[in-house]
Amino acid sequence: MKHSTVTLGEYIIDNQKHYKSTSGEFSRLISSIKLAAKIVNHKVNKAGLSNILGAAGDINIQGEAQQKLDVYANDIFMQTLVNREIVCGIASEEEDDFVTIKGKHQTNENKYVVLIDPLDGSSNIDVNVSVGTIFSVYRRITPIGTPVDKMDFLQRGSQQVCAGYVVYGTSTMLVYTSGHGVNGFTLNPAIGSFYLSHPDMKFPETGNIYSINEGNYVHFPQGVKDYLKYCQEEVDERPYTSRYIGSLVSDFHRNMIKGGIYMYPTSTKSPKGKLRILYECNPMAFLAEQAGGKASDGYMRIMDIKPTELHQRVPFFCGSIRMVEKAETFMAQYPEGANYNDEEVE
Ligand code: P6P
Repeated sequence: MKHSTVTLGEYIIDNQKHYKSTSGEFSRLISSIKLAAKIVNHKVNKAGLSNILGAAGDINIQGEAQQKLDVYANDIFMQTLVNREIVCGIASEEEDDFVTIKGKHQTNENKYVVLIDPLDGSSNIDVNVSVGTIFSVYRRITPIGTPVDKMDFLQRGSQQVCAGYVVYGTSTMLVYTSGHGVNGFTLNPAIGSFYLSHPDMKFPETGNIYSINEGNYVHFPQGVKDYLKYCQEEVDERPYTSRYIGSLVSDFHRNMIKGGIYMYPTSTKSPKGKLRILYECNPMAFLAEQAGGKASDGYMRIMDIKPTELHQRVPFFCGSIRMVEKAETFMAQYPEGANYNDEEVE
């Protein structure tokens, strides 16, 4: 692949026509995420050398032990978004409730809200396995100038204006969509700039990788058990390969490049699934669909689900469209999990 000379900033300027926003608000939004990604990347890359590993000693609203880097990443992304005065509200995995952002005149003139998982897969931090940041952007639905409201965050994924992730791996990449395809930018740490390295990323229509925590096998719905047996039988191009990093961003990124499916179904431990719809499933679903893939809860399109709570969890099946469709045919044989969300899709 020839080395790209297009930086993320130049790409946004060149494609400004795609962004419905005015006065470069969108550019400022992405550039604040870009800055925060560089700062977090710097910390993640030398986590072992600084007193930043391990638990922070607190428990977040999910009941999960907050890792020091979780808290650090959350602070950095919040600060850069607040300082750039672009958003009127932020919801984060690390914050119990959404945070209202007021401009210097204590007003809410900005029109975007951001939802973020500042450091996904953080349990991998102490063992030097890649982690990621996931973000999702909506236009507020309450009137500009009024206080931001929970309904601004509880929008269907189909209303997202932008979504993306940063993967802090062997290289650091920022991958995002604003509804016109998916593009990947790799950080050149020597220069501190992200360069367009993966233009127009696409999920292969099918693949031979499945990603799931098979330790929960006995607790899975029967449709998932049947699909796993399908993946493992010696027929045609099967058995598939099992690859599970325990970091959604990394498993998703690999599957988008090579072809594959990621699944986090319900289980008795996680009766509604583990992943959060607002700042994990919806942004990854937006990226998946923009890259020609698919994302569902096993029965319905993820981005059609009407969220009811900030930290709501849903089952998640995401990746190459033919693989997700195949998994759904097995799930459809046991409809007890269907009608997960009885809200009528508008
Ligand atoms: P388990 C990380 O906590 C995460 O949200 C995803 O990044 C990852 O795929 C999943 O949970 C791992 O969960 O239960 O398999 O350890």
